[in-house]
Amino acid sequence: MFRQPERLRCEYDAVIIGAGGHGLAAAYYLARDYGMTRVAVLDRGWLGGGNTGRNTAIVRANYLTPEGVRFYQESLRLFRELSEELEYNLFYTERGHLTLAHTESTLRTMRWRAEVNKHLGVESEVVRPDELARICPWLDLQCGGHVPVVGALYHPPGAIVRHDAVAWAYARGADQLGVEIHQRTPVTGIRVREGRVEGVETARGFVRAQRVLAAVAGYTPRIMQMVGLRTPIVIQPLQACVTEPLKPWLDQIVVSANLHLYVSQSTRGELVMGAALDPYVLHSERSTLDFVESLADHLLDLFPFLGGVKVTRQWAGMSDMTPDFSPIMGKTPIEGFYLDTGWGTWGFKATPVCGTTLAYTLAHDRPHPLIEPFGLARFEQYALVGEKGAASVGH
Ligand code: PYC
Repeated sequence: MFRQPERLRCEYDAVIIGAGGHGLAAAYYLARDYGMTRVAVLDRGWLGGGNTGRNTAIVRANYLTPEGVRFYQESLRLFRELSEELEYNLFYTERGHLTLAHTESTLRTMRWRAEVNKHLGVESEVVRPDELARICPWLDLQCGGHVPVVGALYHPPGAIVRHDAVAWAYARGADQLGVEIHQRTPVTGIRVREGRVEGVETARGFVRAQRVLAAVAGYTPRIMQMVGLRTPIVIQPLQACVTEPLKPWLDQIVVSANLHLYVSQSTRGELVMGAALDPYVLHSERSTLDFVESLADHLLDLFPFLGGVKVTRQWAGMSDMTPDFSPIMGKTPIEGFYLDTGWGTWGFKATPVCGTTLAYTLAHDRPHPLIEPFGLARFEQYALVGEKGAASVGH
């Protein structure tokens, strides 16, 4: 798929820390759109081994804030063309995304989201239970008698994509344009002099670069310590699991805002499922039995006929959570040092738009207009982008 360069050069135009989807996409668009090919992507582990390979592959744009909707709308647009652009089948399939509401107050947030979405040209509408039963006849709308479904936000363009293929395809595309990808190359320090980045220390020696982008999700606090900057990010685990493969029966992506559950059926037939964040700070990719038990409990409220289906795999990722549930992207107080973080539970769906907007930001040394609202400075300026009602699994 891509070369494995033996030699790490002592200087590049840009170093990107993190060979996940975001870092690779930024490298690809830096080379494609700005001719910047002396770029090294460094990773302490392997390509796509972090949250790119640990998410549940959902893509959508039905956010709550205008800033969020515009940003993810562009991501959806890029995702639709991505298989063709990268000449790699990413199995992008539009399924329709349903966020179920089990209370009237949750439904109020859905109405708000639908209005913001429609205003900005994103297809979204609130549907009542009779319409919901037509769209997804498998749902038990009475929810086993516990918390009946009172309506849903329906977002027809919601899709799923083969997540690790996105990383492979960006890696191949970037490599073909001359970018170097160095796996198993931990960054151990970042050299800053008089407020300007000079390069990165690695386990394989010092690498000089005038531009350094950190796209490392759950490892962000460690990287920030290296440059002496603070962010309000905390790391919480997000877990997921899959079942044995079943014949295709579930077309839609179904999310319950109140049961904190989401489920879709992959092209291989597995049910891919997850829940809300674990409610504690933990820098670990450990998964738990508690998670599968409570998720199964809620899943059976919605789809009681799944009682005999076996869970075959489970995993966890480290989510880099911000107080306003929006990402942190762009420039920092250190000249030449850029951030792509704060991806919490919503990072995969932003992969292509992170690539284009960060490439622009590094090339021009000014934030792309789409990411201007997501700068680190917003926490000092009290200019938060409150996305909690739509960014995560459910509230
Ligand atoms: O934001 O769509 C989402 C999502 C799905 C799983 C975790 N977050």
